[in-house]
Amino acid sequence: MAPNLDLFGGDAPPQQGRLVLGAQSVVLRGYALPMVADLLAGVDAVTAQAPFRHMDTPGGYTMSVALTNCGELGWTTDARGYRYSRIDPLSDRPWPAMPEAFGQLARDAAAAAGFPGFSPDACLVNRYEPGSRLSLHQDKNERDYNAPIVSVSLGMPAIFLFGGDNRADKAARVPVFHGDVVVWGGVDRLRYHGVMPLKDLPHPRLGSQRINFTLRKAG
Ligand code: MD3
Ligand code: FE
Repeated sequence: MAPNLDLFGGDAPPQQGRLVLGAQSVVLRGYALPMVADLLAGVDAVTAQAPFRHMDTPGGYTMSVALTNCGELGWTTDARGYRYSRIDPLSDRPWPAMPEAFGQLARDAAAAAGFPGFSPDACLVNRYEPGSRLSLHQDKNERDYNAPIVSVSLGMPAIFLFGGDNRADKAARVPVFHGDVVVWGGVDRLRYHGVMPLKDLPHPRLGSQRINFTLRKAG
């Protein structure tokens, strides 16, 4: 290939800058791009010990998103409800350790968004395939709503739904791309949010999947 025509290794040109979603929530465009190789190595290390799996909801559905966790606490769902647990129900063993690169990125991104001193103890890793979606919900299983949540998107693009404090509030549609980081907390911590069904727009590195991981203070 001629020089200059593959500056980005097949990826789209990196975006930067920030998109303000709310008073205390922001999309940091491309913030994770410099760390992608380390982050994907971390995802591989985690999923080698705790593979992605489709969990059941208390309402009797099976999630279209597959998930796993790392860190001290992991989020789970089954017919009995949603909760955080120290033990992976599939292996009966503790969740894998949180990769160093995840913790570092979470601290830096949280500080850049106005939440210094963030120290996550839980990381929920979601894997989307074409058609996977996440219906509008609040993240309410964490003990302390004062800590923010940091979300990292890798692979195929998605459209986030960013709603209000009530399920019926109109939700904004916000596209998110490979390498984007979303931080939200404070007055925005309990806003409804979700992800539209994914289109099949294969990513050069990850193919027909999107991986999102969220770093949280759950305990
Ligand atoms: C919070 N994950 O795992 S995180 C979840 O892409 C979850 O897998 C999504 O929601 C995912 O619980 C989205 C990013 C996000 C986006 C918009 C929000 C979080 C938000 C709006 C309000 C509050
Ligand atoms: Fe959520």
